[in-house]
Amino acid sequence: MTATRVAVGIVGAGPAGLLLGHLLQQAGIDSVTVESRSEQHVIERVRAGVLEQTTVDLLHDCGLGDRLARDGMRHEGLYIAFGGTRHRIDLAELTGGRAITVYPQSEVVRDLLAARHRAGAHMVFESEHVEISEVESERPCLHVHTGDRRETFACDYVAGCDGFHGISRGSIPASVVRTYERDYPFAWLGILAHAAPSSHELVYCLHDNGFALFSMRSPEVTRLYLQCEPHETIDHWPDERIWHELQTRLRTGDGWEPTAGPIVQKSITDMRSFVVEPMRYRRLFLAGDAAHIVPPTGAKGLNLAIADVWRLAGALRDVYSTGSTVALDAYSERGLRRAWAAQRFSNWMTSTLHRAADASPFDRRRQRADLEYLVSSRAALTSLAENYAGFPLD
Ligand code: RFL
Ligand code: PHB
Repeated sequence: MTATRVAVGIVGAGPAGLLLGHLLQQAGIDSVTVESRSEQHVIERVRAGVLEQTTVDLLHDCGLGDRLARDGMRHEGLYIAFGGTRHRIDLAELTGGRAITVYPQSEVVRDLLAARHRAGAHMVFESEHVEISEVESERPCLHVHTGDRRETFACDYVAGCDGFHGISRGSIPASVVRTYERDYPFAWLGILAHAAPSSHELVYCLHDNGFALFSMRSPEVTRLYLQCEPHETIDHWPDERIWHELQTRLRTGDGWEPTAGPIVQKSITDMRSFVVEPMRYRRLFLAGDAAHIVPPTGAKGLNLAIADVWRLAGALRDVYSTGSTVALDAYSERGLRRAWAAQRFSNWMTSTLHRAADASPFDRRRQRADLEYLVSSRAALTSLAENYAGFPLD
């Protein structure tokens, strides 16, 4: 079978793969994107909701800002609640005007797919089998089986944007990578509810029963999470139990609580930290969740994925326009610096706001002292705010 020549083969059409294809196309670099799931599935996956300032600016700069400007909800603050009190953290005031925007990942993906279709992008969905070969050579190949169709793409570069469970990372010889990993002793049960959000801003809460998070998707839809046991199944959680637990944990002394409504989606996600080093092997580059996973408490995963592909697209633009590989050679090191900063912050948010089953009375009092220090110190609040709103792209 003859191979089709392409500059960049992209594995995965999540936010990382789609944005990479878009940025490359804007730089005049051709690519093919292969995705194992259907286009509908990719759009409908319920995931992230919080975009850093940097991500919002980038989406605007690359022509993806129309719906984001109209429907995105800019939040200049958030609440941390414990001991029955909500404490507002003024992100914008603490960071010189930086803020977050609540805009669902599914809408980011919808905007990206629309842009990719408008540009006539070459995308292959529902690929049953995807394989990368010749990783040692100057021309790595992507092999794709879709129904009874088999195609091979001979690429200058391959971008592994296929998430944590994808095949790209495993295409790198095990002897040249090192992985760092941590599983947390709890999971998140997340729901979408048809209920008007009862707070304009997010509420992260630590209660004796565990963590809870109040977020939103639109003026009509609330997004809520609560800490549960790892590996629990959703049948243990009938709707009444979910609402009882959410309201018990989130209710504050001033009478605030989330408004209940019909639950339209619910799922449980285990929590993990994971980093692979380096993020590159020869002409194969890993980006997004394929290279690193953070627990969702810091709202960093999607934002990191976007920062990775921005850096990768810029480096490839240099290669094709000037022949310089300086930025490409720095891709992994710069990405890992940002990834580890996000790991540190996400791990801190997670351990400060969750209750481990084996926490001793000492651990609980220390955790409470941590939160009391946080809300009483401008230095501590500024540290949280600059990390949460996100650092500029380097
Ligand atoms: P994705 O989104 O997993 O996309 C990878 C794509 O690759 C496809 N794929 C393959 N394609 C071809 N061949 C194969 N062999 C393949 N194997 C897999 C998959 O089908 C998929 O389409 O990775 P990407 O693009 O790196 O994006 C990462 C983000 O999706 C992820 O980091 C965030 O969702 C994490 N996250 C959050 N991030 C934030 O920045 N802010 C948040 O508020 C936030 N909240 C969350 C989150 C993740 C959550 N869950 C469910 C893990 C909340 C939750 C509950
Ligand atoms: C969400 O709205 O889905 C969300 C918000 C904040 C997080 C994680 C998820 O830390």
